[in-house]
Amino acid sequence: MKKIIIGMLVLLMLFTVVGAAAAQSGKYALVVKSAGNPFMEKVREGFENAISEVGGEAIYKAPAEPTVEAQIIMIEQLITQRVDAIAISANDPEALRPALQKAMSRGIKVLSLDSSVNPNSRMVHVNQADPEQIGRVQIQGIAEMIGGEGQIAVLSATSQATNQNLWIDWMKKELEKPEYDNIELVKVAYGDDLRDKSVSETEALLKSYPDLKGIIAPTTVGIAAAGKVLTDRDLVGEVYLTGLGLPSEMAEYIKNGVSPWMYLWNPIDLGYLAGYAAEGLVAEEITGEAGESFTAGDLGEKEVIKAGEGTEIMLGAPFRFDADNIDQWKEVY
Ligand code: RAM
Repeated sequence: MKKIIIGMLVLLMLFTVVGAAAAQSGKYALVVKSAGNPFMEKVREGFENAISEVGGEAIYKAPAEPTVEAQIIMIEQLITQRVDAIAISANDPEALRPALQKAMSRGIKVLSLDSSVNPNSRMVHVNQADPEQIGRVQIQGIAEMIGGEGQIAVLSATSQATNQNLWIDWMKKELEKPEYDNIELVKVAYGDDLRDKSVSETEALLKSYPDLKGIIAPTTVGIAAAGKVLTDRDLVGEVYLTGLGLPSEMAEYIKNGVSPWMYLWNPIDLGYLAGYAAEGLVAEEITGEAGESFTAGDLGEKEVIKAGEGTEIMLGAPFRFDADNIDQWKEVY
């Protein structure tokens, strides 16, 4: 009898230890804008690398369509699953508030990355690069390509995307400078980060504005679609393209001259940084207050800084890709 009791006690202790270890390792969810976007797959890769380094379990959620409704359903599922952290690239800055606040009230750590939610819906935002710089360099780029005059259009992602809308606001501010007096922004079109819609929106722009000289696509899905349309229609040197693109998808269009150069940051690093930020919140190493710092694995020491009414962690500066360096990067992301 005594042996049985001791045996049961040992088993109980074992269960407690294993249980504690599992709880500590944690479940970390990444919710992206939509499925089928190669940029998000790279963000996922980095996020999963970080979570595996900290010994946690990564859960990836990608809605079929880039809608906020689909993201709300996913957040509700993650609350029921009792995950430890939710990192989200938002399809709307405000509409996710009730769901994300509910998650936080249940003790789930919430952060946004790439496309932010408003500060009251998150603990911190993981930002790829300074939005002002991202917006301004794209206008500077297209202006140089078209020789400082002519019509330009923007081919964006969804009309509610926080990140693209912020960048477009900065583009418009840059355009106010007198040096761009001869450049006219004729339209902001939305391809919704869907390949086919981005193709048809590019075609519609070319049809509606036969004098169009340049397209800025601040989305990896949009720029690749526009690159293909301009290439297929043999518009090299007639309609220029720049924006934010994945080197792996854009190498061809950089080399053929459709897009002499474009910008981006490392999406794998972005996901990796978000993974470590999530872990920092779960471990209560950080709370999302400005002035805190933590070690983000291979990326080293990172700081939480003030960003408007909220806070953020910055990855770095946007990088310029052109014919001289594209081959180096096209295999990486
Ligand atoms: C698309 C998405 C993403 C954005 C990149 C540049 O893949 O819209 O949110 O950061 O482009």
